[in-house]
Amino acid sequence: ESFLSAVSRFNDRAQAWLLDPTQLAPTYREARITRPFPFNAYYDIDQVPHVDAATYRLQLSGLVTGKRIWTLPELYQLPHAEQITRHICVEGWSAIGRWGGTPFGDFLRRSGADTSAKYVGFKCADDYYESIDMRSALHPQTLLAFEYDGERLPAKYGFPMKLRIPIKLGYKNPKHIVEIFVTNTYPGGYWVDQGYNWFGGS
Ligand SMILES: Nc1nc2c(c(=O)[nH]1)N[C@H]1C(S)=C(S)[C@@H](COP(=O)(O)O)O[C@H]1N2
Ligand SMILES: [Mo]
Repeated sequence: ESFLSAVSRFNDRAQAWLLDPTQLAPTYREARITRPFPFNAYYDIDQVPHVDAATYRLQLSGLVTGKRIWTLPELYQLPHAEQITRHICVEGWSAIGRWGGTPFGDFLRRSGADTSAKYVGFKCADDYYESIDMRSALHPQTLLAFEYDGERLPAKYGFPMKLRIPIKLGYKNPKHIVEIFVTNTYPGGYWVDQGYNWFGGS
């Protein structure tokens, strides 16, 4: 068991090192979107958290020097990008969807994040949590997504925001994000701490 997790951690480092920031995940035409797009979480759809838009605040913490508290109207004014990409879940399904939001690397730089730090971690409105390597956080296709298919992200897909990172597997795409932190201390993740590979490239 500890041998296997050591191999998996070695594999994480190799994948992070091999990651080419100019290598893009495939994008698709609108006709290829999977409808309806599947819902998935560690609970059933009737347990999806309902976050109140008016009182919601995104909190940034750790190695950041800029603005740490963001309201939704403030976030919605950030530069906008949209992409149609394939979400791949380790449970054996994949689906093509369209997400819109702000490029995450730009958001980190704008927030004065230390982009030489190792990790970006996420805490969610359910008990989910995740973390990614900084190079993947800065990848040009990584989005802080507020929209699904041109509409406000519905609760089931992660309102008010999810990380859409098409170079990684589904479980590395946290929904219902309430806090983002920058750190050099390995933060793990909900499934990762139960044995899934941390890097989780797709
Ligand atoms: N907060 C939160 N984010 C989460 C999960 C979760 O249970 N809670 N599940 C992950 C997994 S395993 C998958 S496959 C995707 C599913 O996203 P979808 O509902 O948009 O298809 O969300 C990911 N992010
Ligand atoms: Mo998943």
